[in-house]
Amino acid sequence: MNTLTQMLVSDRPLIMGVLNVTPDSFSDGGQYATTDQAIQHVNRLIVEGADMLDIGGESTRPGSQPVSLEEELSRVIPVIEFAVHKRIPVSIDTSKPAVMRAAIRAGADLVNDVNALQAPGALEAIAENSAMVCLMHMQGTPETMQNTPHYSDVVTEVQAFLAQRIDAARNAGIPAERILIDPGFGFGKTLEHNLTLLQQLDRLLALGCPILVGLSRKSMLGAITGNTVDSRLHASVAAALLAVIKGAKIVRVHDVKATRDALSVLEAVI
Ligand code: 7PJ
Repeated sequence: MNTLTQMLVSDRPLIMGVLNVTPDSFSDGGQYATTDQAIQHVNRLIVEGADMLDIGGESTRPGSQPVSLEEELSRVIPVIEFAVHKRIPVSIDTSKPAVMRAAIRAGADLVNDVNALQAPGALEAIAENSAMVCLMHMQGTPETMQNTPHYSDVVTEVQAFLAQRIDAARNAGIPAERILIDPGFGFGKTLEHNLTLLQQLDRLLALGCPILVGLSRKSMLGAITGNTVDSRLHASVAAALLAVIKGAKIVRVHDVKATRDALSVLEAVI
C-alpha cells in the first residue's frame, strides 16, 4: 500500500495543496525560473502541512486556452520529480493521456482529470497503471462553461454523470478503490448550482468513492463575500470546513496552513 492509499483509509480529512506551474501564476522569467519558483512552492506547501500536492501545467480556469503537450510536460515533470524526491504524494492535474503516463512514470500517485477520463486513450492510461484517479464533473468546456450553465436538478445530474464515469472506469479495468469523485465546483455552474451542490454534497457519498472538492478562492466565494481573488482566504477556509463536514475526504486548497489549522479544530471536536 502506498502512502496515499493509507491516508485514504484513515478517517482524517486530507489537504491537497495546489501548485499551478503556469506562466500566469508566476512573475516573468524563463523556464528555469518558473521551475525554480514552483520547487520553492513545493517546499512551502509541505511545511504548511499539505498531505499531497496537485501539480498542473495547464490552466483550467474559465476562458483559459489549451497548451501543447511539450509545454505541459516541460512545466510539470521537473516539479513532480522534485516533489517525489521530497516524499510527498503527487497528483497530476491533466486531461492529456500522454501527460498522465509521463507523470505516473515520474512518480505521480493520482491523476486529477477535470475531464473525467473522457479524452481518447485516457481510461487506458489509468487502467494500465496503478495510479488513482479523480473523476470530476464539468458542464461544457473551460472556454465556454460559464456562459449559460443549465440543469433541471444539479445534484441528480452531477451524480448521474459521476456514476456513468465510474462505470466507464471500472469497465476499462480500473478498480473502484482507485477512484475519487468531485462535483467540480465552478465548472459550468452558477452560484446557485454551487450552493446546492455544497448543501447536498453528502448525496454523492452514495456513489461509494471518496469525495474531493475544490472551492479554494473560487468566484462563488467572491460572489458571496464581494472579495477579489486575493482576499478570499477566510471564505475559502470556511468552505473547506463545510465541505469536510458534508462528507468531503480531500480538500484542494491554495492556502494550506490556514486550512490545516481549521481542520485541526474540527478534528479535535468531532
Ligand atoms: C478544481 C480542479 C476542482 C479538481 C481546478 C481553480 C480552478 N480539480 N482544478 N477539482 N479546480 N479535482 O482552482 O480555481 O474543483 S482549477
